[in-house]
Amino acid sequence: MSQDPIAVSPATGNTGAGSTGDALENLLQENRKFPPSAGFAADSVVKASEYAEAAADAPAFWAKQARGLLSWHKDFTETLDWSNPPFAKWFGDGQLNAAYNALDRHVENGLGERVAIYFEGEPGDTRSYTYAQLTEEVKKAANAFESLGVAKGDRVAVYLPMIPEAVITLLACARIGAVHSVVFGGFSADALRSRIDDAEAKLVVTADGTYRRGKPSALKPAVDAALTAPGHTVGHVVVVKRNGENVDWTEGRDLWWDDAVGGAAAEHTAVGHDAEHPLFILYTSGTTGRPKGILHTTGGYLTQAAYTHKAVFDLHPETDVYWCTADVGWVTGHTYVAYAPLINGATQLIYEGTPDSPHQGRWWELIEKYKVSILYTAPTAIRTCMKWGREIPGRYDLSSIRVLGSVGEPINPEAWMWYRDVIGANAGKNGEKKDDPAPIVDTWWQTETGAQMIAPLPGVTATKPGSAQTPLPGIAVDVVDEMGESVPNGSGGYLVIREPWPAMLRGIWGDEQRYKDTYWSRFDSMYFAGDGAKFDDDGDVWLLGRVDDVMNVSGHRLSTTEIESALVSHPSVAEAAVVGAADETTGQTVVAFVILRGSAVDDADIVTTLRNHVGKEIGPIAKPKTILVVPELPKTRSGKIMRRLLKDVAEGRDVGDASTLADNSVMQQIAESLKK
Ligand code: 6R9
Repeated sequence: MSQDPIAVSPATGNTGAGSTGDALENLLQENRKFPPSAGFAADSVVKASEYAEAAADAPAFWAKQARGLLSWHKDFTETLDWSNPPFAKWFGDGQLNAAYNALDRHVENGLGERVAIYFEGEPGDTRSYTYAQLTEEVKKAANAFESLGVAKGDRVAVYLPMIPEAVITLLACARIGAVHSVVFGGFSADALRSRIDDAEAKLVVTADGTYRRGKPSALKPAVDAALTAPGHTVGHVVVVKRNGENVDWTEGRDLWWDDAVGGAAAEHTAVGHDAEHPLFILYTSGTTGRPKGILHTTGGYLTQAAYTHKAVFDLHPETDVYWCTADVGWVTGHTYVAYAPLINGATQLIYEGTPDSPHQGRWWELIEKYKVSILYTAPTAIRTCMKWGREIPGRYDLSSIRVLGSVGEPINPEAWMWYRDVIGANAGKNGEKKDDPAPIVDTWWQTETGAQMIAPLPGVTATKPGSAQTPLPGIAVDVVDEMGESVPNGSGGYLVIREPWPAMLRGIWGDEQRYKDTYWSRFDSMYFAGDGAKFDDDGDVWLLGRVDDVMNVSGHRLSTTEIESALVSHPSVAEAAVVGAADETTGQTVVAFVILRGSAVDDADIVTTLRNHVGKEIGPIAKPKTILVVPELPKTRSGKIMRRLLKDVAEGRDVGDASTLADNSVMQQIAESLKK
C-alpha cells in the first residue's frame, strides 16, 4: 500500500465532486438484493436497533460492548480520551488480560471441554485442543518465555506456519504483556531481519519448517540467515518441530519448543494489563517506502474484534464451526483467528496448507469433514476455485455452511454470485440446492483499522453482490472529495473515517510523525484510508480499490476494480488485472492483463471482443487500450495482485522488486507469453 497522500491525488487537476463522480456514475449498476430469510433474521444475534443505538452515542455503545464481551481485571471509568488527536485512548484506566479473556474465563465458566481449535496439517495429520487444553499450553508457553527473560513490554518476533503453536505463541505473549510481531513465513531473511531490528525483538519463535503442496518447506534457515550479521537484539530462538527436516543449531541460542514449553509449569496467573498496553506490532508492506509497524493495543482492539466477529458472522458459539483461511502472518489471521474467535468462545478450524494440496477439493473436503458453518476467505481464493470449476465443490456436502465472509480486496459481483450459488447454496454432494443460500458478508477493513469497519449484518442487511454496504454500528465512514467535502451518493471519492474507533491503530512503531503524515494529514481531522469509494443511491458503500489504483484517463477517473469486474463478467475470462500506464496524451491509458478460460485461448478475436465487452459494461472511456493475455498474475502471498509489477510491464520498464511474490516465476512466465 503506497501511502504518500500527495502522490495519490489525480494527475490532471480535474478535481471536485462533480468530476470525480462523472465516470464512476456510469459504472456497474448492481440491482440484485438478497434479504435475510425470516428464520435467519429471527435467530440473528444482532438486531437492526444497534445502528440507532450506536448512532445516538458511539462511545457509550462501545463501552457497553467492552463490558459485555470482555472480562476486566479493573473496570474503566473513562471510555474515550481524544484530547490529543490522532492519539486515542479507549477504556484508558481499565485493565484486562487478552489471554485470560480468550481462555481461562471460558474454562472457569464450564466450557473447558469445548473444542477451541481443530487443526488439520497439510499432510493430513490432525490435532484438536479443548479450551482447557489450550489454556494449559498457553500457560506453559508463558512460563517458558518468561524463563527466557521475556518480560512485559518486550517484543517477540514470530515466524511460524499456520499451526496451533502460532496461536499459542501469540496468546502467551499477550498473557505476559510481551508485544508480538508476526512476520509472514513466506518473507525473506532480509525482511525478517529488518522487522526484528525495527522492533528490537528479544526472542524469535519459529519452526523447522512446514509443508507446501506436499513437500517440506523450510523456515529455520531464514531465521539463521537473518541472525548471521551481528548487532541484533535476539537472545533466543524457540523452534517448533513441524516437518522434521534437519536444521542448523546455535547452542545457547536455539531451543526446541518441546523442551522449552513442554518442560514448563502448567500454572500461570494472568495479571491485568492496561487497556492501552501494546498488544502487537504488524508490519504492512508498502508499495513504496519501508514497511510500517502498525501498533495495536489491548482493550479497544479486543472489544471491536469480538463485537464484529459476533455480529458480522452471526456467531452462535455453542453450535458454529468457524473457519478463517487467513494466515497468522496477516491482520486477518490476528483478529479473526488468534483473538476474536477465542474471546467469543467459538470452535474454529485451522488448516496449514494450500487449497489444492493434495487435490483441488481439499477445502471443501475439510468443510464437509468438520461441518464448518462460517467460512471467511478472500476473493482471490474464490476466483481461483471458480477457475478450477464448480464441479469440484459440487462433489462435497457443504450443507453445514451458514455464513460466508469475504475480505482483502473488492469482490466482483461475478465471484460473489458464484460464492453464493456454488458454496452458499450447496445442500449436498448430489447437486441438492438450498432454498435459502448462506448470506455473504463482504468485510472492508485494514491492518490499520484492526477490525472490520464496513460490512453487512447477515440477519439484518439485504446483501448486494460486490458491495461491502454498511458501516458497522459505531463506525463513522464517509466519502469525500479532494477538499474533504462529502460527495453525493453516486460520486466517487476518498474513503475516510470521521470518528475514532476502538480498534484503530495507535501509531507506527517508533515513528509518530509518519503516523500523522500517512493517515491524518491528507484531510483535516479525518483518517485517510487510502481507498477510493462511493455510496450508491441506496447509501451502500462500494470500494473502488486503492486510490493509487485509480486511473485517470483524459481527466476521467476510472477504477481498476470496476474494469476488472467487467472483464471477469465475460465468460471467456478467468481472472483480470488492470493498471493505468503513463501516456503523454491522455495522462494514463488502461492496460488489462487477462487469464482466459480454456475454450477461449484459441479465439483470435478475443481482444476485440473483450474491449467491446468493457465498452458495453462501463462505457467507451473504460475500454482497455491494450489487453494482454497471460498465463498467470503476480500476487503477494496474501493474494493481492501486485499491480506495481504489471505497471512496470505495461510501461515497458524492467520489473522492480518482486521479492514479495507468492510465486517468483510468474513474472518470467508473463514475459515469455508476451514475447510470443
Ligand atoms: C483486512 C486486510 C487493506 C486493504 C484496504 C483495501 C483492501 C480489504 C476489502 C478491501 C475492498 C474489501 N480491502 N478488504 N477492498 N473490499 N472487503 O485486507 O488488511 O492487508 O491491511 O489490506 O485491502 O484496499 O485498504 P490489509
